[in-house]
Amino acid sequence: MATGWVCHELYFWHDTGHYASVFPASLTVEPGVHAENPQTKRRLRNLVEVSGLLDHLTLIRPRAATEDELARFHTRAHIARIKAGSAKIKGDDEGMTPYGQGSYEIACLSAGGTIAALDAVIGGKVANAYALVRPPGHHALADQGMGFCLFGNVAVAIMHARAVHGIGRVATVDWDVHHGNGTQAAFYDEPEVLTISLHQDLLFPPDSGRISEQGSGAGEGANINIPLPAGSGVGAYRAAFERVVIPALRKFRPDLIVVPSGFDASGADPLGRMMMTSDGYRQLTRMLMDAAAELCGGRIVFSHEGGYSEMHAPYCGLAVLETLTGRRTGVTDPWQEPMMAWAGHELLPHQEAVIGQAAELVGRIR
Ligand code: 3YP
Ligand code: ZN
Repeated sequence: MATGWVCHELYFWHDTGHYASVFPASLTVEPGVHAENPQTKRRLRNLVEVSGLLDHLTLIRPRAATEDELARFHTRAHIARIKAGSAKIKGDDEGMTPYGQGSYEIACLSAGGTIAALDAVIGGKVANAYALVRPPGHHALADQGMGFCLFGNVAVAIMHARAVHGIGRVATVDWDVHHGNGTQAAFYDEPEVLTISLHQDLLFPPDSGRISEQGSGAGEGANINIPLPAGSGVGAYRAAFERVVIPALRKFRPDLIVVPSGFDASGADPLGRMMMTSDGYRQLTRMLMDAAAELCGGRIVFSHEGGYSEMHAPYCGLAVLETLTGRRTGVTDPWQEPMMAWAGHELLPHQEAVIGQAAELVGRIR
């Protein structure tokens, strides 16, 4: 069965304005581009086409999430505020989330594209799916945009799947370099949704993503944070998967796995300080697919989050898509060899210590 692919030109029209990285242009900050500009994701889409892989993907048409669908997670006030702000020339939600004309509609299409990907996998139309959506979603809170995210795409899609399809248990594995705080918050007291986030320790949001955040009430034990030290490479990520993520999935036994998929743990990313390679993402994808095959009929959906290396992130995305489809395109990532020649890809003791602490949480999953 095929791999589903969600993309839409409008995702690239979400306008984050004139910034220099995340800093507003001013008389002393020359206007440039915002870190979360269309280019990285557009280049991934283009590489998928040029590699020939696009011909082997099943296109899934995104639709706009409705206000009621957003409201499963978000407050009506938050939805109305983004809608009003996006009708003006320029909006800026609290928490570093600039947006422009039409961004409300595009953000609805981003959440709705993730919904469409889950629907296609749950409905058996495709084996697995990748939604290349924009704006991203994993930082958005119920009542507030944050960190380039307006609506919680993955949270909204999981709530839809559970409400409409009666899907019971869902696990998320967020490998974006930043903490998936919004997805965590959405299900913090929900025992049937296991949220796992691997991220660079204390990068963003501030003071967020500690191992001690483990869920509350009935959801106690159903949130796992793996805050890896800056500088972690492929060995640390592999060990975190082997010792924490995969055992946690086995213990939890999900009916569906969803991956908030950012490529900002890339060794070339300007906002992260990790050393992941495209082949590293290939290996992690393989491990997740094997777990999905063992536990939930192979059902796994990826929804795009961050990743800001225009030049490297597209190869990371292609590696994931090649793995999902079981096809090699013959494209070689020019970064792969030089990046693997950097020191520090093996698992180091200070990384192992964190992974060991996180591994102790697996036993507490119900
Ligand atoms: C938000 C403001 C500074 C860092 C930035 C992180 C956005 C992101 O890629 N989240 O996954
Ligand atoms: Zn990120």
